[in-house]
Amino acid sequence: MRIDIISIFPEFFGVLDISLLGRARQAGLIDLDVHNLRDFTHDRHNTVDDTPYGGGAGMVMKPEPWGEALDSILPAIGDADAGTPEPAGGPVLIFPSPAGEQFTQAMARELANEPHLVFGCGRYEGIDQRVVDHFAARGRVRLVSLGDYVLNGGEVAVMAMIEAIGRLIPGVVGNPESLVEESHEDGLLEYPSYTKPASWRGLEVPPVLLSGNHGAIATWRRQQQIERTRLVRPDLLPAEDDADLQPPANSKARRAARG
Ligand code: JEH
Repeated sequence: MRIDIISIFPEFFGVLDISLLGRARQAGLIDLDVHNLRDFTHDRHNTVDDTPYGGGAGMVMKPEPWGEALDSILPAIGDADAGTPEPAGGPVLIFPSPAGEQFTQAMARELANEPHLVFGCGRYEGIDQRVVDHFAARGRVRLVSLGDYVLNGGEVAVMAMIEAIGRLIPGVVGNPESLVEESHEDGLLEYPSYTKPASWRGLEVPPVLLSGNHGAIATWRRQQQIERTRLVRPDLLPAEDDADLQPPANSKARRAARG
């Protein structure tokens, strides 16, 4: 997979060299290029922002540097000499934005199948809307939000997205079994994990996990998932009438739910 990132803070992405994805890059599975937006300015001060039309606080990123940066990365349209032809659909251009659709595991899976992603990291109050409109007319553009909180720019969001997408590319994560397991998950929170020692600071590993009874262990883990999800993420639970996911009639969770 080819990944291009445009940012006024290209140094920010240095950590990608040392994380899990660093190995994937060395193995040639991910080809990542970071571009400095200021390289596409022409004035003495490498200006990338200006005051907002219509007034308001803060600054907005000017469209011209973005246009030039993206033109230099995206395949030229109608240019027979553009080099290696881009695959069907061309790259997906992603702008992190507090006004975007929320990034999810499903979106990560979708994007992991793309051969070319381009991330445009805004700063200040964001990017002139015409940049999005112009490139949306030329190809696939998505505004994506990491979640409902306000960041200072797109960089941290792009790091999170690349980590989530990158580990789904075949060969990037050490153990593909864990990915198969994940893809079969039902969207509940995970069960708690334990390792040795069996007793630590007076806290014991739940005895069922030491029992060797694989059926009992699977049932216990399932109940833990359901109880945890009910407590902190009830929005993830399927409709109340899905019998499969109801705790057994006599369980703590069912009694708690009844009050
Ligand atoms: C933030 C890209 C580029 C700061 C404030 C405002 C919110 C009400 N999950 C995420 N949060 N923030 C970003 C993001 C993602 N992905 C993000 C960015 C940029 C992504 C510049 N900024 C900073 C920034 C304006 N406020 C947004 N509003 C609904 C809470 C109030 C206005 C825009 C951009």
